[in-house]
Amino acid sequence: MAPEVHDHTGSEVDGASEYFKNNPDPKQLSKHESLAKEFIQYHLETDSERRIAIVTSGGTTVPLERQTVRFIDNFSAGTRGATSAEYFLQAGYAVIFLHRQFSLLPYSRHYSHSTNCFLDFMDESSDGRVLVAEEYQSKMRRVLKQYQHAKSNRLLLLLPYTTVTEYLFELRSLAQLMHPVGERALFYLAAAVSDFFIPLDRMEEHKIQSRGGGKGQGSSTKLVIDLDPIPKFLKTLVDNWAPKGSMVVSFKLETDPDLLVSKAQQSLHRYQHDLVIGNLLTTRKWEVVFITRHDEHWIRVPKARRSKSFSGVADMVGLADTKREPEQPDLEGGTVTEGMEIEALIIPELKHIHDEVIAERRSNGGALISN
Ligand code: 9Z3
Repeated sequence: MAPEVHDHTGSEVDGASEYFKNNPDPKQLSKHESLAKEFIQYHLETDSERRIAIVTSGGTTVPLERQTVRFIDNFSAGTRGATSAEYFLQAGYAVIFLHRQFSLLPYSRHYSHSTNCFLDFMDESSDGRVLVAEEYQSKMRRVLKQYQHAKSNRLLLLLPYTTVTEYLFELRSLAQLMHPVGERALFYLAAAVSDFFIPLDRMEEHKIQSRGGGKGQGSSTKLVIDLDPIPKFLKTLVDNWAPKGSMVVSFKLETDPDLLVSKAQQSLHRYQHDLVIGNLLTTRKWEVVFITRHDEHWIRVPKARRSKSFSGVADMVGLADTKREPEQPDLEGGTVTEGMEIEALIIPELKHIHDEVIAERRSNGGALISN
């Protein structure tokens, strides 16, 4: 069962609470809660300074039927989340990775899915043994060592979800379980979460039929889908679920460069959390913007380190920058050297901000450590 969520006056909270009342607990929830509880407890006991990041990753589905054949989904493969999780681990965080089932995972992402099929990294030796091909040895050894380090030190917990409802239940439970971690808790909300859903009482039980009446007779009919907005869970997370003093970082995704900064600022203003990281669909692998109360700060992979991307549009880099700052000159001289992941820049910067947030919240008194 999910822990009960109350606001400061003790009553259950607004649209979000209605949502949780009207939807059943996901089947996996209590198992995931036990795993998360154990994970958090282990780190509280073994290292009193250990920070724990909840990293959310991948898309969410919106089922159209209770016995789900069809669902609405989105583009996210979970690259941002899986890559970020690796850099959080490198920065000394323990990570709870709340991810869309079958989306990319930390470490294995280097060798999975169609773009990086693991078989392409392998060879057969003259005596018939299967080996990692010579040219991939050093990278694979590096990835393997990092993976084994995370695993043997119990630093990474993988929790899968599929639907938007499962995602919200899981996030609520995790936030509650993180209370003893206080200001060392960091929420990094990179999952691409649907803004709409079909309430259970309006959802068909069985597969929606393409021909009227379900008898295979008649002509095809239009399918009109009527979706409700998902309640603003970020507000509830910040105000009620997350431990007091914890740091909450959300992502804002836009496609229109003219909207990105203002939408990200709006989100920060509305939810009053610590940081919004804005990104455009077409440039997200090369640039992001950090929006804080006082600042718009762009982080960009240097031109010479930008790897190619199928979906990316290089000419759009810089278009959403409201200050229109000129690009940093390339030290390497403009030829594409080894690609750099933008998360290698995002996470160290975030850790630095988290250092400051912790110092400030500690100096404001221990009362903030847990609510
Ligand atoms: C993001 O903006 C992520 O960076 C991406 C990562 C989903 C673009 P990929 O998985 O993509 O690496 O392919 N995530 C948050 C998107 C989102 O739904 N934000 C909500 C909004 O924009 C706020 S919680 O309203």
